Amino acid sequence: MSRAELVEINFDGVIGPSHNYAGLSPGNLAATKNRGETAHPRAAALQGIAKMRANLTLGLTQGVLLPHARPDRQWLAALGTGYDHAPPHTQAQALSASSMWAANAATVSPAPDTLDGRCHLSVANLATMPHRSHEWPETLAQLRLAFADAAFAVHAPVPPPFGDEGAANHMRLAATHDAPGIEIFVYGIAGGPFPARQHPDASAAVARRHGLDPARTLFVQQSEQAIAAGAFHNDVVAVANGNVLFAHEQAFEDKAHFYDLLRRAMPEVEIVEVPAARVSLADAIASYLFNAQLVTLPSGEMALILPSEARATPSVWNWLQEHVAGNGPIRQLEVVDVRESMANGGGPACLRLRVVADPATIDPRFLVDYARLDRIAQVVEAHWPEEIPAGAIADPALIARIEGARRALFEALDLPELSN
Ligand code: SUG
Repeated sequence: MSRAELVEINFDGVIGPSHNYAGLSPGNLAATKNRGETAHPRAAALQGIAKMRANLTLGLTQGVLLPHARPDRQWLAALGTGYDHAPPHTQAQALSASSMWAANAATVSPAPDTLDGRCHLSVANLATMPHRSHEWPETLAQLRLAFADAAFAVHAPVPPPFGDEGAANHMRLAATHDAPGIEIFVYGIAGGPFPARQHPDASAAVARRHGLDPARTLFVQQSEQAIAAGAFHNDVVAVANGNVLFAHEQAFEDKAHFYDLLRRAMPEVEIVEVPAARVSLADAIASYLFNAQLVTLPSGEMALILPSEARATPSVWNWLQEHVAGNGPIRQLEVVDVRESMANGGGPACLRLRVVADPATIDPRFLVDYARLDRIAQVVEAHWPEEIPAGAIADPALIARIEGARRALFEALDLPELSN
């Protein structure tokens, strides 16, 4: 396979029919604040689909990962219960639609970076949060199906207790997507009152398993201040694409050392730092400025795909307008509405997993064009619950509807039942 065929593909998690606001993630300020609000799964999924359509219109290659079987009956059985008899917090943990945040599905090292020339994917164990700790078996099943070709190596998760949150704590810089890159693993040690979710030993294990070149691999500590301010994942305070690192001034614990190592490993790197004096950490996190998709368009220019909350935050929008008006590397701003996901602390970048690969090597059922997105939207319109109020998750009729909705989607996409 010639490297010219490698492109970046964004795999978005289709937002599942059980999307609700149970406030399950301490340290995730949006999710905690919106606990008990009424969620709108149908609108949420349609927002995600509209974002994917907009990406296609920008000329990007788009894929999907599918909602997991929820409630997770296998997980409940392992806990010695069925859904109906489980305590309310266990019901909420079994029902969460959190697999929508595909950035947490896996860490991906594209073929040009690895020793054996294959694209390596390590499924994340998400061990820190109970409601996310049982995502990995179905994620693994989906990835094994989508990336069954010999061009890929799909790894089971790093064993707990070494928490791994996948691509949300990983960045890649490369002159072009198909060139060897610098891979940056961002781990957490402390987060004030909140858990640091990415264990440094998990990052090191993933890098070893992927066969990365130590000279082109950096391990960097996320700042305690950022985690304490609600940046529970690095991708809430930094994002990389091509030769550009776009980060908040307070994203990293020892910024000077990290930038120094990075400039030595990649002299052409362009670091675009947003000073705290212009955009506070609080504004960056509330608006999800950095949880944007920084993408290279077919024209070669870079665009930033931002949540509408970024446009509504004056400090953020002013900084962005100045950057685009000046000579900065980000040339275009694209605003998307993913409000339902945002209210659970997941922005545009959380919803997607980036894989650099030849699309011809991927199971076509996981790739989408407009027609396939229309088909997904039809199933969502017909089957996804319009709303899930806080108290509704014990209702057996709602649960039956959620399970039927996912089944209808799998049938429409010609996918086999993967679990439960
Ligand atoms: O793990 N929210 C997710 C949001 C994940 C965002 N992902 C990235 N930044 N890449 C989380 O905190 C809330 C679900 C609830 O409370 O029901 C939640 O899991």
